[in-house]
Amino acid sequence: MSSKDKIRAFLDEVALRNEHEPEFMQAVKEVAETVIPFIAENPRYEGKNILLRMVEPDRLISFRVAWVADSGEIQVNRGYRIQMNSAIGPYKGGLRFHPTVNASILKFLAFEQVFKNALTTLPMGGGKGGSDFDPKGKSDGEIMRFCQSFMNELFRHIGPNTDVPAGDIGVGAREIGYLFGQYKRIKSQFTGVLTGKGIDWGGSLIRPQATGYGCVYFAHTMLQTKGKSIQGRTVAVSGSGNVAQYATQKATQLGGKVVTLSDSSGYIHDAAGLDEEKLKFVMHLKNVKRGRISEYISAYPHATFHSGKRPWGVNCEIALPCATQNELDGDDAQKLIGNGIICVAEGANMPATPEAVEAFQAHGVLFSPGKASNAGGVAVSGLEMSQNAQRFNWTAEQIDEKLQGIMKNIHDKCAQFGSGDKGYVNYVKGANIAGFVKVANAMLDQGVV
Ligand code: NDP
Ligand code: 2IT
Repeated sequence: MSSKDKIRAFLDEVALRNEHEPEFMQAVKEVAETVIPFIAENPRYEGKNILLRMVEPDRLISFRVAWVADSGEIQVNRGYRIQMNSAIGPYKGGLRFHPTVNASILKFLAFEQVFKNALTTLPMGGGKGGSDFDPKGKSDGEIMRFCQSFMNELFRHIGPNTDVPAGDIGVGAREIGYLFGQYKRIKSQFTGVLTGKGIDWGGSLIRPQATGYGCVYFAHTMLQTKGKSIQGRTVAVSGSGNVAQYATQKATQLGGKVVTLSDSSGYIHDAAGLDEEKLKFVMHLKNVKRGRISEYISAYPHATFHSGKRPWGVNCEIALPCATQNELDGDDAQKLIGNGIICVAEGANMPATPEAVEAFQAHGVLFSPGKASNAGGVAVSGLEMSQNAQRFNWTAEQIDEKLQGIMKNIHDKCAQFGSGDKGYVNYVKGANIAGFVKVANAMLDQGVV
């Protein structure tokens, strides 16, 4: 059978169980297209159905989350935890609270997480969870009651050596605090069961910064391979949450000019670029006031707000999509290419559609998938687990140095497995194969489980 036929047969088989899960099928297809030809060339992995085992979660937990709104009305949401693969360590991955959350989205995220965590070189398996709860417009009390109810069920499935959740969209420092408080109350144990904890109660320095910083370190290394840098280049960032904020900060520190940020209502364009003061305003707006990015133009009237639009039409050489999946499609990619884009590093998980990825690769644009370039967040989560286990903290400088080393190592692993003709590195292929090799080797060692 040709590789193409093997890929088709594999995807047909996966679709039998998952055809109504488009995001999950999208993530599986991208991995299958690059890993199945590799398996065919490496007999050690052939005939063991390793990839077929990897697409089936170890377990998928779904539960009712009932809680009381400020109005007194009883609300019901659905909670999930997908424990995808534990071949190389305890399940590890974030929790997402967003009304679009469903099994397909969490399975795609959990599947990506398995490869991403393997790339960090730290001993972490892959998982993801969350709820269709919408935190927008909720009071602190409502958020707390929801988190407590969510943990009342989740606690029995997690533990510092079993499964260690963290944040993702809609889950930040505030939510991790409420979740941790409830876990501790139920279990009477102060352990590193969650990461992204507050700095005074077991958290790690640099964890809030890690995903955004790591993404920019990755972009920096990709550019370096072409003798280029971020210095003096215009950067478009999407999103305005945790990842976007710190990607903006590091890109600016490295001399880039970040001209856009966005949320689900639209994007702002500040042609003068964001500086530390403007970023401080955004952080206060989003993290404390929990406002909308459109409010930026009240403070900085020279900037413009583009309602209902995405930032990919602006002139830029570097793009950092840091909001959500499938937020940059084939048409957006063509616009970026037309405007002279040279580098796209995904800060979000799967923000570029397959058509966009294909277009970037066809035009020789440096392109890194989220599972490589956003791995800095989970990497520092892994370092938080190590610090918790030692009951000891490293300094910010030490962690930043480790983060830079990990991102450089992921880059080099991708280059090792993804280098092709004419010196172009297919970072998607490289990340998929490098992640697969580590997990597959562990699975082979551990037998059919
Ligand atoms: P936040 O909740 O802090 O911010 C999310 C941002 O994305 C907000 O600006 C939000 O806007 C926007 N967004 C969410 N959904 C949509 C949508 N459907 N359309 C347009 N914009 C949207 O999340 P994070 O910054 O933590 O996460 C961003 C991305 O990075 C996600 O893909 C996440 O999986 C990924 N990631 C996060 C890591 C972390 O450590 N936090 C680690 C690795 C990856 P709005 O307020 O309007 O919803
Ligand atoms: O997608 C991700 O890697 C995260 N949301 C971070 C997961 C973690 O465990 O830190």
